[in-house]
Parts: sequence; structure tokens; C-alpha cells
Amino acid sequence: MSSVKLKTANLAKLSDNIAVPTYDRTAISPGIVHISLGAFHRAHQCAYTDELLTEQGEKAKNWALCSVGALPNDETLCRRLSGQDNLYTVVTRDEGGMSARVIGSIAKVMHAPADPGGVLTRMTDKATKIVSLTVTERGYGHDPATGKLDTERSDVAADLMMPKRPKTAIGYVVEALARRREEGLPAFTVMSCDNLQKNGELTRDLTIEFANRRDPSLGNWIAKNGAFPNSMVDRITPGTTQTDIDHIKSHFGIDDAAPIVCEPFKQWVLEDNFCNGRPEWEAVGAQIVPDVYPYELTKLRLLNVVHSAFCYPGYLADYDFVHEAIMDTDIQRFVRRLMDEEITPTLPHAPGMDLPSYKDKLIERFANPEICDGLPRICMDGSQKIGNQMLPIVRERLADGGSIRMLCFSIAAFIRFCRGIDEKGKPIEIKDPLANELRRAAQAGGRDPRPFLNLTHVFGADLAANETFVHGVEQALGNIEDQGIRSAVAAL
Ligand code: CS2
Repeated sequence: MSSVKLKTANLAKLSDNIAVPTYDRTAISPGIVHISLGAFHRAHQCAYTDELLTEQGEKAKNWALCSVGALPNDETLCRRLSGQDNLYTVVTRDEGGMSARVIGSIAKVMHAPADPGGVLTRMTDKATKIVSLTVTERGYGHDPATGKLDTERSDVAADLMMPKRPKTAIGYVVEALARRREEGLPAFTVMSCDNLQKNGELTRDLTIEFANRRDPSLGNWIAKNGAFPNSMVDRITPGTTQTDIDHIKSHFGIDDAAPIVCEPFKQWVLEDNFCNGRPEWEAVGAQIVPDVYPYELTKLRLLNVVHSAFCYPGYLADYDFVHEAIMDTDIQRFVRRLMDEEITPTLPHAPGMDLPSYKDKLIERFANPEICDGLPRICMDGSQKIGNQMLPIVRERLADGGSIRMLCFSIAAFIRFCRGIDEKGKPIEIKDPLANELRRAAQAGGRDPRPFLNLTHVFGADLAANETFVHGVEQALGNIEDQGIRSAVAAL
């Protein structure tokens, strides 16, 4: 099949089975600066906003996005998007088939490392009413065990030393808010779209803590004038591969250098807590609720924590993809028990959410064979994901005297993974901000988890000292050692 290069001038030439923007893209302008141009942002917030522009046209036209690549190696993606008028295709796939939609809600793309001043100017612009973030768990610069700014981290320390030339997301937010205050402009809303418990409140606390260290009157101004809504965001979105690009080209006849492949499912639950206006995302399926917490906690614990719990056993059992691991009967049985026996009792009631069917649907989503969500993506940044998402459950269970057997097994598998060599002797690449510490501690301990659990940046001082927890992990690690991962999962 011949293909058409994706750009505005060619939209009319695309085949009929691809949805394209029907609103006037020359009229849209950014009211949101989004930090971190990852695949998830483009699959989620940009997709909702594209639907809103389609639905509301004129009314929503000033709520388009200025999406900012935050990492040095985002340069290629920024260039690719600019080269196709910031358009890209979202292809959703499951066993029912594939569908494609060209997304037009990004009005501008910027690359922060190349143009930090330009990004700050854009954030300070009166037209910017929301700054949203998908900077991942580690991008907030906090210590997961305390929830406070980790001022020993080199990037955080550098930003506190030179706050006018920030590199971290919170550093950018605080500097832009400081400039707005000086210029007499209203604050913007800071909307975290990351998988962190009470993501809005955490972002607020870290922003104010950072600002207070600069100038307490700035901290007060932000506390009084800013807004930090909590949110639950959900859509499974692997990174795009060259195979995806080639496949989309041959299947849809569209030559797109920056497409997204993700699942059809998407969900967004958001708190109505904005200080400077907001788009009506609820017109296109977002749920605006007074209290996001129960939804967010349910999703975080049943999806993200469970992902982290089975990705390490799955990887060690030699699977490549999430769907392969979840289709392993023993792994699936372990996942079910973890969900039902150890996680569900910690969940508050979320109105309108039916837990049994939510869990069934999750297993079905994990098992989607068309997504090819690689286990290494889920294994990445384990110290942050486990520290932020899983350990709070362990603490609650310990306080209530509930069983933590499946949770301890998950952590033991993480320790085994961090040893850096699999059961067949193949090296494992550990992608984690604490990779070296994790590897060293896992190797030093062997079947004794204590050196690892003493990493207080992950486990806090409390868990390292908790005999029930340490013993549970020790037993699970011993079982993995003695029986191998597959039998150890089966024995659960
Ligand atoms: C995943 C998430 O990175 C991870 O570990 O659990 O990216 C997950 O796919 C999304 O949160 C789904 O909404």
C-alpha cells in the first residue's frame, strides 16, 4: 500500500478509516503547558482534549496544549512532531481490531533542555492557565518514604541553588509562579497526571516546600492562589517501536514518525479544583468528582501495584510481555490472590465502581495480546513504584494484622531481579534511579534480604525494622532461591 506523509496539508488524502481533526486547527492556541511529552500524555490528556476540540470547537479553542519534552533525548520526538505539524496518530488495539485517530490538540511542541527560557516564558504567559505533569514517580524529586523533597538529590539540590535556571519539574513550576507573582498575573493550576497517591496534594506540598526554601512569602502566595487537583489517570500505553511505525504505515497507509499504540480503554477521574479556569473535559468522558481519592487508590493499587507485583516474577520466568505473563496460570492465580486477599481490604468505597468487574476487566486488559506491553517498561523504576505505591499497602496491612504473603513475594522477586542476573545466568538491565544501590544490596545479601530492605530511601526506617515484614520477604526470597521462580509462584 502506498502511504501518505502525515501533515495538515495531507489530512484529506488519508484513507476513510482514519479519523482526523474536524475542527479548525489554525484557530487553536495553548492554554495548558504540559511537562513531559511521553507516550502516556499523548494517549490520554491529548486524546481527551482532541475529543473536546471536536465536540466544542470555538468554545474550547484556547485549551489546546503546549507539550514540552523534558529530557535531552526527547529532541528526536520533538523534531518528528514539529515536522508533521504536531499531528500524530493514536492507534488502539485489542482482539476486536484496530482503529486510528489523528490527534490535533497539540498546538505547540517545545524542548526544555534546548530552550529552557522559552518554556519559562510560555509558562509565565497570561494565556497559560494550567501546567500539567506526567514526569513519572521519580520526577517529583521527593523521598517516597517521607513524601518530602529529597534535597540530597543532585537535581533538586541544583535547582534550590539556582532556582532561576531550573531543571526539575517542580523547579520550573516554582520559578514560573514566582515570575507570575512579580508580574501581577494570576497563578496557574498545577495538575499532576502521575501515578502517585494523592498526586495533587503531594505536588502541592512539594511545590510549597520548594518555594518556602526560596522565599516563604512565595510559598504563602502559592498556597493562597494556586490549585493542585488530585486525579486518577488510566490508559495502558507502551512506548512506540519501529515495528509499530512500520505496521501503521502498511496497515493504514499513513507515514507517521511519532504514532502511539495503546489500548482502547481510557479513564480520567479529576477533582474540580482549578484556580484559573479549566476545559470541560467531562463533556468527553472525564469524570469530575468531589473526592478522587477512592478512585485513585483503587486504580493505583489494583493496576499499578499489581503490575509491579507480577512484572518481576514474569520477567524472571522468561516472559517478554505483560500479556504472556498474565496468561501463565500460576502467575494469574497469584495476581488474583494478591488483589482479593491483600489489596481489596485496603480500598475505600468508590461510588459507582464495581470492584469484582473492575478486577476482571483489569485481568482482561493485562491479557490484551495486541498491545505488546514489554515487561521491562513495567520493571523500570521499581524503587520508586514500589516505594510510592506498594509499601503503603504493606504498612496498612501490618498495622491491621492482615496477611502480607503475596506482597512479600512481590518484593522478594524484585530483590531477585535487582541481583542483575537471571536464573539462566543472563544479565538483567536495571533501569532505576537507584540501580547501583539496588544491585549492590541485592548481591551483598544473597538470600538475606536485610541489606536490601535497609535501603531507607525505599523502605523507610520502619519497614527495615519490622520483623514480620523482614521475615516474610526472607522466606519468599529463600523459596525463589531454592525452587526457582516458576515453582515458587506455583507454591503460593
Ligand atoms: C504501569 C503504568 O509504568 C507502569 O508501571 O503500571 O504505566 C500503567 O500502564 C498506567 O498507569 C496505566 O494507566
